[in-house]
Amino acid sequence: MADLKCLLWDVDGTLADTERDGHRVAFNMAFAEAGMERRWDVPTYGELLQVTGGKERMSFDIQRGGMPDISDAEIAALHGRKTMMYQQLIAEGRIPLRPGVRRLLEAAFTDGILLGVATTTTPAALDALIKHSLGQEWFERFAVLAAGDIVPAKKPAPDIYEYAMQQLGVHADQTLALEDSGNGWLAAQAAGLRCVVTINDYTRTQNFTGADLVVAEFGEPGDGAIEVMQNPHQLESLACVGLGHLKAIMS
Ligand code: XBP
Ligand code: MG
Repeated sequence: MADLKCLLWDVDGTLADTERDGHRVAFNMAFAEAGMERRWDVPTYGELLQVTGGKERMSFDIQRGGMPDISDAEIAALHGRKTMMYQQLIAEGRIPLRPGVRRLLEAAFTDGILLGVATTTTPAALDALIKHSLGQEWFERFAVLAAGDIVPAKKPAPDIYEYAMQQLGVHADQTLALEDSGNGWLAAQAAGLRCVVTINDYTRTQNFTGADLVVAEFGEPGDGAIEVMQNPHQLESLACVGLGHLKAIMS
């Protein structure tokens, strides 16, 4: 393996816990505004998360009889409103970064490691999170923001990771993915990447067999030691995940 040259970050669930209190709430606001009765409660949204992409998720709910049958154009329009609602929720500062995310990003940036985003979410939703939760300077610090419909096939397909690596001119053996979900892990794996997973309530029971590290969160020095689910490289001193651990996975 080569040295760690590039970190590719998933967004939803990895940078921040955006799904339950962000995307889900915004979908419900858009449904209500459109006069629809459908609401996605917390467990229902967990079922729907098996499909990545908001438009694709609505189509899936229609197919299984949860939502009334509407056209693709209506789905797209509803999704446009949902994205606006989501941007507002993020602008209200409701969704903080997960523990350790800023620390790892800063450490990697200072170390000269290339940073990129590889996400299924819509570019406008990603931009809102960067602007309001991370800070404006990160638009410059990320060398690529690969998001949404820029590739035809969303995760678990590898396309968004392959696109990001192509844009950055890096290879899979130099690149580590940071993910939170089974679909994200499958996408990273299919792209030939090593991958660290930080689970959340929605993804805790998903299958991460073969991932390079699975933890409950990255954690912060001085806070309680993080819960470690899988540590196949037998990394040591894992009270929290540091840049040294990410480099050790690649070596
Ligand atoms: C995230 C998604 C997205 C969001 C909703 O998956 O699947 O669809 O849930 O965003 P990942 P949009 O974290 O694996 O990239 O409504 O903008 O699609
Ligand atoms: Mg995710």
